[in-house]
Amino acid sequence: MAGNRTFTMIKPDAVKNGHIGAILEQINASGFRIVAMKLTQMTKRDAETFYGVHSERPFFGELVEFMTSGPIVAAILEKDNAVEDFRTLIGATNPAEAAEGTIRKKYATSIGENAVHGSDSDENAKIEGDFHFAGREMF
Ligand code: FUP
Repeated sequence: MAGNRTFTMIKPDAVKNGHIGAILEQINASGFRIVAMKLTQMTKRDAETFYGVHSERPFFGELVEFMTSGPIVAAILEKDNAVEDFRTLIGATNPAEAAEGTIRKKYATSIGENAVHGSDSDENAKIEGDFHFAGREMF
């Protein structure tokens, strides 16, 4: 059965470019409830841990550098079928391949600087949410 929570980050490019409000508006309008949310900045160690699954990939260094380059908005979101529906809302990893109207199509500039993160499974949604938030920050 699909879980009802996912984890997202509005990434440093979208924060820097002033898109926090528009992205949250689209998330809200798509039926997601905000369970937890904060503006924060990842340390190098945070990013290396969070993206540990990609540590052998050629883009890992750039990914860590980018994700630590400025503040992000981290959030846990709730909705039926949250993981899958949120990935549909954000679109493909590469904005050039993202469907019209998706968040990445509208706000991402490249495959590396792609505006938002969305968990890829219920299991990772829980791990990623717990990485950024204490239980008393979830509502
Ligand atoms: P996604 O689940 O859509 O965020 O995509 P991945 O888990 O495959 O990739 C995680 C992050 O690695 C992406 F958001 C951006 C970065 N990445 C690159 O920089 N280059 C690539 O070729 C693939 C991913």
